[in-house]
Amino acid sequence: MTSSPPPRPTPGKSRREFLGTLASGLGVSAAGLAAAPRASARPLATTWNLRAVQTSYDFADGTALPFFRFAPSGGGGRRGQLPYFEATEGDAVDVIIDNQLPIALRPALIGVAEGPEIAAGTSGVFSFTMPPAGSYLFGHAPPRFSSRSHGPVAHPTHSGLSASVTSRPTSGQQELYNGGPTFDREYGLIYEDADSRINQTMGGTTPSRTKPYEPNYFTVNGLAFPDSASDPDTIVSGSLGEDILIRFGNFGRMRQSIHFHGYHAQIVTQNTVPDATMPPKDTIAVPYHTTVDVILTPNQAGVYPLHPHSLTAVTANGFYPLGALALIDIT
Ligand SMILES: [Cu+2]
Repeated sequence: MTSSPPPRPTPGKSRREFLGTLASGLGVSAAGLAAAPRASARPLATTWNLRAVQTSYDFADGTALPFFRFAPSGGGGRRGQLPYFEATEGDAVDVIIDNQLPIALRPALIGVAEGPEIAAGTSGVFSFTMPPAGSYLFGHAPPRFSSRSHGPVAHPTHSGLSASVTSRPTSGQQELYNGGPTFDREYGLIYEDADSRINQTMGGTTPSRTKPYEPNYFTVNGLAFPDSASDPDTIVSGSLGEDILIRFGNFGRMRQSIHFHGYHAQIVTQNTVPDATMPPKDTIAVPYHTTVDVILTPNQAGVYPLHPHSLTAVTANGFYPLGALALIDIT
């Protein structure tokens, strides 16, 4: 696929001016970014291979920040930079992890199952049964005292071990769960935040435990703007009147409220529990370690921003507009 990257933002340029430039650039390149609908009855993998590695990401403020990341090496794919895996509910799954990090890790399907500790430089297997159909986060097991949406949140000493898992319904239909909402396309948008003081000492003999945790870098699918605006898994593309499922998830310690420009979206599940109590909304709360699924049915064509409502999360160490800014592109 050929798509020229959008113009890089100039810090200091006005937001309106910048988004205008961006929209006109994308108009040319957006054709062909449509995600293929899932072919039903496609056999799904039950083994997922991951390597845990040290990487670095270049933010557009000029900072190269270290991350600990999972890299897919079999059985799954990627959405943006982050590994993605899908299997059918009820299936037995083995996740084989080659831990090349200088620290031990303990994998978890957040809120569902926790795996064995895997020492630095060793491999291990995390086996679990796929939970009921829905959207899940896969990462490092949180300390016991944390909870999924309330109370104290783990103070990170590393960041970036983030992945997403979709449990597919046994019906084999393109629906969220058996008999649940159907959709024409789907996307997954996973948010993270990082405090550069922690990332810069990860893996060293004296990792920073700087408190308070003050995130200053923000990503969506492991990408920061403008990279997020040239990634086909991160640009929410579709056509007028389609039902576009967006699976939001948040690994960041910061609670995010994801804001739509141009559209309202219907919440359908929160943490995989059906929830139709809200009317369509333009802002969707996604707390730490939770998933929220929404269906967007576009009523107008155009290119619009989709971003955390907190302005901090749309910056890279204060430079705007970088950070966890994504786009919706409707034709
Ligand atoms: Cu906005």
